Amino acid sequence: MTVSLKTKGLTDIDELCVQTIRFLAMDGVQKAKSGHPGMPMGMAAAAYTLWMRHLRFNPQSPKWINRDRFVLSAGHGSMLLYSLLHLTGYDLPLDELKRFRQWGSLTPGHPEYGQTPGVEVTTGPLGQGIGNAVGMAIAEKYLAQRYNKPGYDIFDYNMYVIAGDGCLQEGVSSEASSLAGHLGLDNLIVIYDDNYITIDGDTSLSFTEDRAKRYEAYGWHVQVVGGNGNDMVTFEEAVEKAKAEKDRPSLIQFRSHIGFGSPHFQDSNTAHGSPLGEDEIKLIKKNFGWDPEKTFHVPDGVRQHMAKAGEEGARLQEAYCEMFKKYASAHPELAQELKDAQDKKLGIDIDELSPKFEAGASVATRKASGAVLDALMPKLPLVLGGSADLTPSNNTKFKGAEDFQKDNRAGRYLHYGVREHAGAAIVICIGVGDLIGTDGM
Ligand SMILES: Cc1ncc(C[n+]2csc(CCOP(=O)(O)OP(=O)(O)O)c2C)c(N)n1
Ligand SMILES: [Mg+2]
Repeated sequence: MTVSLKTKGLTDIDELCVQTIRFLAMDGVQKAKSGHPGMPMGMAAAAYTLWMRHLRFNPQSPKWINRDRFVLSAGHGSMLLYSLLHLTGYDLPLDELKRFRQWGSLTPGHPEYGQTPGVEVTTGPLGQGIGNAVGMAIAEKYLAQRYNKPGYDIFDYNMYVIAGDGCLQEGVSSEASSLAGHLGLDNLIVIYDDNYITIDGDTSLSFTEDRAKRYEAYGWHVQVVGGNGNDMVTFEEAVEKAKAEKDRPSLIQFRSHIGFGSPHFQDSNTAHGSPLGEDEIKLIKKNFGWDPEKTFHVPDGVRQHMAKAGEEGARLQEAYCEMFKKYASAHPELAQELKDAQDKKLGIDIDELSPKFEAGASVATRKASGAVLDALMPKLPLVLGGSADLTPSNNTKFKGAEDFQKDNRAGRYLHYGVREHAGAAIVICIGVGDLIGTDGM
């Protein structure tokens, strides 16, 4: 299929930035002799638009507590994320992009939490990122109800996810999406890279249900964006509507073309997971009007332009810090509680509070666990718990626990339903990326 190389709704400098993202991804994979160029090429325009016009972040303070969270559930497309991080000004030098997939580099084959600044969670196992983002979304809802006060929006960030066909095929995302719909997590926006290709070939081989209807049935707000991955006007409208939605999580089903711009490999599974080859890369660059001989090239003006999103984020963070100072004098206990959590201060003596069991005593572990939870949980307002439908059997519902539901964000007890896989992905990210290690207040 031939698709126009022009992107609707982008200026010339935007277009140049998008091409830079694509070519860095292609060059990175080519140099490493392995990796996944196709997805970054198809999703570059949408990811760029999301990062530049919607995502709230500050590259100088990657852990700012009220930043938006971006999760690349389709972790194999990691060069898309690394290109964005580099070009927007995170501490990820170009040399690291040249060391893609090399031992000890900051650019592992799939994004790894704690390894690369700006990577919110380790992804790669498909579908898992959606579950992780559901966990982050639950945490944000809980934190917002606990700390926000009139005039003080201490927490109002969104979770943005890019997920592929594989993510939507995996059971874990179905479990997590079902729960997210039930809980009405309107702070979660999933962009589904609907490119009709997985490793084996066309999705007609194994994936033919109506994804939009499936997500509607989960209780999501669903929008389908056509335009071959290149209509940023419609895409932006969809993002705006998703942000404005105040009831349901959002799915934006975004039609794109894997390997976009490659004369021989666009729309083919060959573009999924192997280098395109030097000749093909040269041809693509030539078609876009670039010098085919230049690799890892960042044209003049691209970094300066892409730094603007982070500069805006830095201004927002500054204003946030000012607000937080006032908040700290108006609500000193809550502010202190938050700071203690950031510093990993528990504020209780676990040994003293815990019930004691005689060595060798015969107590069922679930009973002992229940007694410990009863003793500790009432004193730990920032710990959430739950069960995958085994509450009465496993004694997980601690004394005084309220359910976390759509109409009660103050609840600290989650009914995961019989969804253990999603439960694991969710619980990891109720913790990771939300409070511990955050800064910028
Ligand atoms: C849980 C899991 N199973 C299998 C894989 C291996 N794998 C990586 S990408 C991929 C195909 C994904 O297709 P899609 O999400 O459509 O990505 P695209 O080809 O469009 O980039 C597979 C099977 C994986 N990463 N995780
Ligand atoms: Mg695909």
